[in-house]
Amino acid sequence: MRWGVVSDIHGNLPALQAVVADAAALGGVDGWLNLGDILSGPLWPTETADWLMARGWTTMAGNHERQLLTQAPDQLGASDRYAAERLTPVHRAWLADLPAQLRPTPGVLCVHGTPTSDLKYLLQTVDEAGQREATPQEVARRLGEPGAVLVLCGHSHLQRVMTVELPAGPVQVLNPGSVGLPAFDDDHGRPHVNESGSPHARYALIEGNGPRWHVQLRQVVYDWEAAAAQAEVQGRGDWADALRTGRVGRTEQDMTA
Ligand SMILES: [Mn+2]
Repeated sequence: MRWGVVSDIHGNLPALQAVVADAAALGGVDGWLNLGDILSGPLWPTETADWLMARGWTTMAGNHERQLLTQAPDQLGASDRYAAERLTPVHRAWLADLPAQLRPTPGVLCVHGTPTSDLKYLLQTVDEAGQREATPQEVARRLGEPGAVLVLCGHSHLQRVMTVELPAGPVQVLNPGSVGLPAFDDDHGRPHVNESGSPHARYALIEGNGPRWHVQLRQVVYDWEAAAAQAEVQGRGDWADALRTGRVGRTEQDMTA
């Protein structure tokens, strides 16, 4: 079984379409796994929702889906608000049906952040210095007993794979990176920046069954200038900078100041 794994699309439909074209050029996949944070942001939330709903991929919710559906309009951040103001009842019903975790096949667990939080990173640690790569011990603690040999996670937008030794045996942990937003700054925990360092759309291909999986991390060219231009039109220079460079430039606070 060969899966494509995507996360953190954030309404960037041209990036998602480039990812699917890349996988097709490599021989295609048997199925797609979508780890959440699908629509929020100043790009194309309804077009992305329509495109994904037509395809019926195996999909779960991230923190942004939860926020879109549960937070009061005046509590929403700018990215969630942009999507929330445009979604139809049909889109909302689709989001409301998404699970918070997936077990798409025996031995594989999908989470957005960690097994217990959609707001914490599994493979990164936020501390007084900002954000750094988590140690294997930290990751093992966060995993607990996952009941899986492969754990797929998103949320940090940082593409990474790590092997962690648990009492039950080794576990592969994979973050495919973000399809639609290669960098952002955040205050959860402490202020920090997550930067991929290039504007490519990221995803992963995984293949196998049982305890050992082939992993291929992909970085895909797409028209990020068009996406950045759309962000600029919507007054989101922070997104435009991140989309063009894969690094944090202007911040959301600059936009609202
Ligand atoms: Mn997230």
